Order: sequence, then structure tokens, then C-alpha cells
Amino acid sequence: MNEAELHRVNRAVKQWLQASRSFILGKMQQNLNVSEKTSRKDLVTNVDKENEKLLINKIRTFAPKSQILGEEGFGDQIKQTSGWVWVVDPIDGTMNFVKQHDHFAIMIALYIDGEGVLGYVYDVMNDVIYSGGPQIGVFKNDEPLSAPANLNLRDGLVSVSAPMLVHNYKNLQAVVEASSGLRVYGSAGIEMIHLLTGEIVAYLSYLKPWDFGAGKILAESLGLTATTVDGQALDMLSSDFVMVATVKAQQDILPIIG
Ligand code: 2AM
Ligand code: CA
Ligand code: CA
Ligand code: CA
Repeated sequence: MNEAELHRVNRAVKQWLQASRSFILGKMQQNLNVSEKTSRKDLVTNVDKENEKLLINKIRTFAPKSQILGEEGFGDQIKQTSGWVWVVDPIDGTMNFVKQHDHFAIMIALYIDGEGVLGYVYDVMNDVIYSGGPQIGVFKNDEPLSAPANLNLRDGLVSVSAPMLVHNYKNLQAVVEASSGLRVYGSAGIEMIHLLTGEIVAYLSYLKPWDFGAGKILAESLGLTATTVDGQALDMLSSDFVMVATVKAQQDILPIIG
């Protein structure tokens, strides 16, 4: 995409995100309608659904030929990734949204012909948008972010999926043991932010495309790796056990995780 077009899209997405944040803040003043998806620990609210519709309407008006992959199902059934594909997670960290009214994110990614072009993770309560891509680098609101230090696993904090740690999926507990310590935030988007700012060196979790779509673009744009825990390329249309990490931490984790 040429530079002028990229900036036009970037400005538009930031406006949608701000509209989306205002919508969510307004809804937080009212009672939430909460329901269970796959289990009592997997929730969805009326705000997740309505916010996904809001964002999808914005995208359809702006770029009608796009395909849209949205968590709550108001987008398209996507079979192939040619052309413009938008990936939308209207509220990432729904449990935090319901229980804490904090620590959740809005995430949007744009892939063109399978390549990550722009990614957005919006920390709603702190009003900070992490945005960017391979062509423009990564920004914290309007301020450019530099690449985080390429620390080893033993010199950095890690974050993992809490249920997977409790059940010791693969050798997850050994990975945590080999690190400087564990921090768990409960939102893939918030964990991605801590990777971008260098506060953690690795994040491991079973994720769906809308959980990792934006974070992968931002992480790779800052020299981090985003792969499966076996070090394989991520497929934008499938769920996987994902590892986002510094290059050195990834090399340390691969032989431990097994
Ligand atoms: P979500 O809030 O958008 O569903 C912690 O729960 C993190 O894992 C969140 O980023 C959450 O995204 C994601 N996640 C993915 N699959 C999940 C599931 N089945 N249940 C709960 N959280 C899930
Ligand atoms: Ca969900
Ligand atoms: Ca999510
Ligand atoms: Ca979500």
C-alpha cells in the first residue's frame, strides 16, 4: 500500500477506535447483559456484540470490498485471505471488562493478501492506542516506540494463560520457572502491550485469530517473534498455541516447552 493510502486508513481506524471507546464508556454506565459462551469462564456481553457491529459498519462503509473476521460472528465466513481482511476483537478481556471495568482492549488488524499491514490495540481505560505496522513502525498514541531489549528468558518476566499454567499444558510451568517471574493480565491485548513496551519478554497462550491478529503485526514490527510454540508460522484463519517473545526468549523457550 502506498504511503498516502496507509495514512488515510490509519487516520480512519483511529477515529473508529475513539468512537468505539466512547460507545463502551457510555454502556459501562448501564447494566451489562452478560451471558456464557462455552463455559462460565468464557463470557460475552451486549457491549461486545454491539461494539463489533459498530466497528464492522465503519469498516464496510470505508472499504466495502473487504472481508471481516469478527469474534462475535457479525463479520464474514472467511475461507481464504486474499485481498483486504480485517480482524476485529471488539472487547478483548471480557472477563476483566465485567469484573474489573478495566484491563481490556479493542483490537483491529488489517491484513492484505495474508500480510499484516496495520495493527491496533487500544487500552480503553488508559486511553492509549498502540498502533502501527511494518511500514511505519509502532506508536503509543502519537509517540514512536523503540524496539524492546532482546532479553533472555532468565532475565525477563513472562505471561501465560492462567488455565494452561494450572494444568501445566506442555511444559509451561518449566518455562515460567526458568524466567524472572510470572505476570498474568487476563487480556491478550494487554499482554501484547507489555511485550511491546519490554515489560515482559514472552507471552504464551492458546489464541484465536482475533486474539493475536493485531498483536502479531505490532510485535513483529518491533523485532519480536510471533509464532506457534513450536516456532511455526501462525495461520491467520486458525487457533493455535501462540508464543510472542523476544528472539532470545523464543530460543530459550523452544527446547523447554517440548
Ligand atoms: P476475550 O476476552 O476476547 O474472549 C484471557 O481470557 C484471554 O484469552 C483474553 O484475551 C480472551 O479473549 C482470550 N480467550 C481466548 N479464548 C478464550 C476462551 N475460550 N475463554 C476465555 N478467554 C479466551
Ligand atoms: Ca470472547
Ligand atoms: Ca480476545
Ligand atoms: Ca473478545
